[in-house]
Amino acid sequence: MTREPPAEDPVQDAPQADGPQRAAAGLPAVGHSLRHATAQMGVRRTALTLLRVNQPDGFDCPGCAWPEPERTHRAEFCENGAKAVAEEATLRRVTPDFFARHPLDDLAGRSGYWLGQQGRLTTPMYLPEGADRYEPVSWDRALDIVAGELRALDSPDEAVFYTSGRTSNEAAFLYQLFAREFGTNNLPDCSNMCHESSGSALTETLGVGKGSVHLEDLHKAELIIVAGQNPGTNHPRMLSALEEAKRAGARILTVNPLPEAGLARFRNPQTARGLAGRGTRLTDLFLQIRIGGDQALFRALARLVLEAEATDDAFIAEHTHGFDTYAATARAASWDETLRATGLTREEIERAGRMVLASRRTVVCWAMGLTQHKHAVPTIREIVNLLLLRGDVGRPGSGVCPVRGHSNVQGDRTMGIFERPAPAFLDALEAEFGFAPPRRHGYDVVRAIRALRDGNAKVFLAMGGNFVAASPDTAVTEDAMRRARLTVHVSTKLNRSHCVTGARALILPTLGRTERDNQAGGDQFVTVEDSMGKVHASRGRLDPADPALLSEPAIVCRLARRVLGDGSATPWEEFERDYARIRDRIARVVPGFEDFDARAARPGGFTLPHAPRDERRFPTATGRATFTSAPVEYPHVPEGRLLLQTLRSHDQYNTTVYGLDDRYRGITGGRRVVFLHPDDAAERGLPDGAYADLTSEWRDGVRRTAPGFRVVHYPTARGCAAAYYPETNVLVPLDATADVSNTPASKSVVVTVTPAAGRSGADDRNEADTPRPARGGRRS
Ligand SMILES: Nc1nc2c(c(=O)[nH]1)N[C@H]1C(S)=C(S)[C@@H](COP(=O)(O)OP(=O)(O)OC[C@H]3O[C@@H](n4cnc5c(=O)[nH]c(N)nc54)[C@H](O)[C@@H]3O)O[C@H]1N2
Ligand SMILES: Nc1nc2c(c(=O)[nH]1)N[C@H]1C(S)=C(S)[C@@H](COP(=O)(O)OP(=O)(O)OC[C@H]3O[C@@H](n4cnc5c(=O)[nH]c(N)nc54)[C@H](O)[C@@H]3O)O[C@H]1N2
Ligand SMILES: [Mo]
Repeated sequence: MTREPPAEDPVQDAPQADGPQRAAAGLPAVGHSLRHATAQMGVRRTALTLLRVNQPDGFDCPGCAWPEPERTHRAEFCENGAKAVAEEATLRRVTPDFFARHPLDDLAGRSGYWLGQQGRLTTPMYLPEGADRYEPVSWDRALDIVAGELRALDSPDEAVFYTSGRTSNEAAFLYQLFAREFGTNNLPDCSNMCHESSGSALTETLGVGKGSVHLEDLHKAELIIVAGQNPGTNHPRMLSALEEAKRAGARILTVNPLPEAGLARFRNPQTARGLAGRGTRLTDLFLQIRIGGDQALFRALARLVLEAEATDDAFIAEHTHGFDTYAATARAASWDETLRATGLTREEIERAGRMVLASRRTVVCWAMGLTQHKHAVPTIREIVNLLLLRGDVGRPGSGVCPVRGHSNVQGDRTMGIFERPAPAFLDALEAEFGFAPPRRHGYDVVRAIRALRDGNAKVFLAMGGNFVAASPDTAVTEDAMRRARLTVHVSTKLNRSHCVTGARALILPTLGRTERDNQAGGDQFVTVEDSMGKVHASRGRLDPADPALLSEPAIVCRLARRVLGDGSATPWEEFERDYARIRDRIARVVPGFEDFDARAARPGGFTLPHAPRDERRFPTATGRATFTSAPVEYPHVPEGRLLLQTLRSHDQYNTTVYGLDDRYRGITGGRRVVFLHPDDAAERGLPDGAYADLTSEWRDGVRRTAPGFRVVHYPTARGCAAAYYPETNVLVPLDATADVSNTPASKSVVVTVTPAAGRSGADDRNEADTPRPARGGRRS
């Protein structure tokens, strides 16, 4: 029924490249998902789980944060979702016996793909100091170990509490409460590497760091701009919304260095026509922009709006601040600079400008292609500028739409997972729980790595995620981790972060979304918030992967009681027994959650208030929406170098590798590929199929190299290379981050691409990690 996990890492010699596809989804997507799902879960379980995704009485899809349409009661089919579910609901298990057979050095030499394929974690595992492998440990002992290390710290700020984005609202709220009662705001999260730039830009300009559209706004828009996003792979259900908008007459402008298949043509697997026919053409105009040219493009579009005198003057006068300065700045934008930054022609930009002028309702969607650059924050502010000029915020069919990644990354932030919490949030916590929360800002991801590296942080705890593989500058991050006294991961699946550890390490296995969560108070549900501020319940139905698993809220409650002891007046036991009691408290602390428990249980949930969207009220410093007039920036690429973006293949979920193909880009059988423009490749003497080494350059003078990538000639923008994350994270310097948001600039890495030195051809065994020692102290 289910295939056994691979015993050895697959050999990845010579990945094949057949060029980009012209359409996404359709029948092949259904076939791929079912094959993948049945291999992990068997036929019966596949049918049972896939029918429950995103149903009113089912679980929230762990795939992405795109919202569910109100009216379908049928599960919206999605390849991404099916794979994410299969990954979690797999029947494969990692037992203590597995760890007995695989010492740490063995695990550290495996690829991320192999680790993930082994199945669900079942038992708490402990790596004592100096031991060569993990051993099973009881929950009590495991939590005592963590509590002992935390209590032994000189300062609470020597602990780091990381969160990935799948954690439920309930678990996230408890986790931040525990960290703050313990005494620190060191709550970095995956958002720091993801949409932090969006949050920073939107909070400053609109007063709310979230998107301002409902799903229906996309359906009603006349123009949708999709910039720096690959929804065909990463948010497949968004394509249904784009299709619906097209049906209603919308036009779509796509801005991307790559021609992504999903945005070209969509074969909706929900419809017979989509499965069998040619599908719907989505993109009306494709601007093949240079990496990092977006701020210049949006500035140029703003200039065209100003020159056409097509501004919404009433809106600008009533609701905005800073227009005159901005208008003068934008009118002075130089075409020369715009064309240099974007690599586009003036005709292309003028065509885009006419689309903007013709639209009475515009939505701009974006994701990592805009957030992971040095100038990401001014780029996103520039999107806001353009929309403000046209009055396109706070009215139906228009607005900003940062498309979130992890299924509850937005909710985790709403619950207070943030290293720089707003004073009002801390005041509310203090009033509700009767302790004085720390006020100093904590570490974000990059600062947490530095603190570990420099010995200022000593205990690292992660609520989900794969910090070591997801973070930039892999070698630096791994060394930083090895310096910790204790690293602890609450996880569902094995990953690299369990293999690169502090002096001691713990793996705490936990329930996933798909599983029943039974506590002393009965079966529990949890809640999540989607990318558009809608909160709803998620109920797992499958039996837990192992009876010994604890839920995330239970782990936090038990740990908090041990660490805080009598010093805490918080009813941790009651919270563990009945999650409704957690929701009662959230209702009193977080604005918009009044009557939370009752409203969460309603089918479809409820939508959080959003002042700019709902009432054109802008809670900024000036009380108005803010035009910002920053100089145009774009990456400076020295002669002979290329700009590398590190992105996702179709067969991965962040650091979880589902398989070795990237169907829409025509890649099969391997992940160590680098996409190059044929002319850029020719200049380097690299024919398609040759092998190249990638070396990044940074002002610290350190040479960071990722060797042995198969060259793929590809229609990317000139001067712009692409390769997959996390294999290329070794190239992203820790200090190369976005201004203001401090997000790693992993979409604009300056690299040299040279013919591979010492490539032997067929022994490029391992897609992720060259075997490296597992942890500190014992490296020779
Ligand atoms: N299947 C699947 N789904 C996922 C994920 C996954 O890994 N797999 N990850 C989830 C998460 S956490 C996130 S954050 C999202 C990520 O969703 P995306 O942001 O779509 O993910 P990336 O693969 O990083 O793609 C970035 C896109 O931006 C383009 N791009 C790169 N640089 C630039 C630039 O300078 N300008 C412009 N205009 N475009 C640029 C790239 O060509 C690519 O199309 O997806 C979520 N959903
Ligand atoms: N170079 C480069 N680096 C990047 C990016 C990039 O585009 N380029 N993208 C960045 C982005 S957008 C993001 S969001 C981060 C992602 O960073 P993370 O969120 O840290 O990484 P993931 O790969 O999503 O984490 C996967 C692990 O989460 C655990 N897990 C899965 N489900 C659950 C659950 O329900 N509970 C618990 N406790 N654990 C669970 C499993 O053990 C799995 O191995 O990476 C960032 N890093
Ligand atoms: Mo993300």
